[in-house]
Amino acid sequence: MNRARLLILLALIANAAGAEEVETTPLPVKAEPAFTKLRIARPVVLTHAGDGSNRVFVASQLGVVHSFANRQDAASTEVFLDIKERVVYKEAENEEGFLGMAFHPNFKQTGEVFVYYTTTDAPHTSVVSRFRLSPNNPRRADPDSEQELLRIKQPFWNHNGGTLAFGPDGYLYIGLGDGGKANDPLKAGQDLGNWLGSILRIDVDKRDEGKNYAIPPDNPFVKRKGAKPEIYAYGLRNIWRLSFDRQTGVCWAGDVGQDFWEEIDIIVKGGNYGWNLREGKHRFHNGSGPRADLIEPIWEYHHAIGKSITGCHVYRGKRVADLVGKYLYADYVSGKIWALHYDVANRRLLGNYSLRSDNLPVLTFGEDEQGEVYFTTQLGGGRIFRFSPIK
Ligand SMILES: [Ca+2]
Repeated sequence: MNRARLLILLALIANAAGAEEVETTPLPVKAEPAFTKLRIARPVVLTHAGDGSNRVFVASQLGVVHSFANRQDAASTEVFLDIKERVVYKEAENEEGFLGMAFHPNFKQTGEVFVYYTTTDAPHTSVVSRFRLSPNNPRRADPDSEQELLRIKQPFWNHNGGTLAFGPDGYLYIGLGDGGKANDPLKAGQDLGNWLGSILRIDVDKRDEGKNYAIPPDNPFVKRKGAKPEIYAYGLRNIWRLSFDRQTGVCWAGDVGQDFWEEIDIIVKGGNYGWNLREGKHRFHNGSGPRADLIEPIWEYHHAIGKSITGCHVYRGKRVADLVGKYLYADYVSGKIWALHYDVANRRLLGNYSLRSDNLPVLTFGEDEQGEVYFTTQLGGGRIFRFSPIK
């Protein structure tokens, strides 16, 4: 192929990849190993308790939550919660297991932590449970304190979603997948009568009759006949990580695609994000063209670039000035990591910058108490990384 044809082809690929006219110069930022003495198998959640203790909590997908002091020379971890006997995890069906955890926003007073896992007591079933601190040891959660809030039947082993996060409103948000297989065979994404393919929002501090939680009265579908009142947003395929910007409160999510497109969404109450009528900004099979009621992603990338998004956080830490206000995300398959700069108020995309890394498959990102962002990978036995300026 001659050079001119090559350039045209590259331009076509760039267009097909949804590459808008945005700044893409790599930032002088690199990923580097953190907490280098620690190894935690399948480190699928990294978070903090917001209790001033400055501990880091890392949950293994196998069902054990470890904690350690937020020091780079930390040499060992403590067990915070061990429920591996209750958790299904198989390498061959690795989208099941312990997938999510969030501390109560007032954990210091309530001592409550919420978890999402695949339970051993029924086939392909996820549960959201509350645990409380042990009465004898305030550094541990009591495995016997489990109180189940939701039980979600999963038709297939993949697309379990599983992110738990508290919003600035104090409600618990739960990111679910469409139930799995391919093409959303149950049409769960567009079905408001089904929790799957949605983000749920519940009040863990109150109880409705017959429930261990309450429905927030202003949830968007509480008055719609046949709709599940827990649903906050829908039309999602497999949210892999949603988070709230700790400065603005805006909810961001990475939604994993199927055939061609990975996407990033700004989640709003009652929003329909298109699946399985749309994949990214495109018609999915015989789905739908653009439609006013289907919210398009703010960013997408083609499977030529990566095949499974790991969404993250808007960086609000102090270590890396170049990342402040940008949304960090990665692709699990290609191992690329980027920082997306998007002006939410003006709906304007300002840049998508690549960051230097060793092309690691990122399982998850997480924040410590100060807002520093880390990510984890199973490679090397379960390691943690952070970001640093390139000097
Ligand atoms: Ca979508």
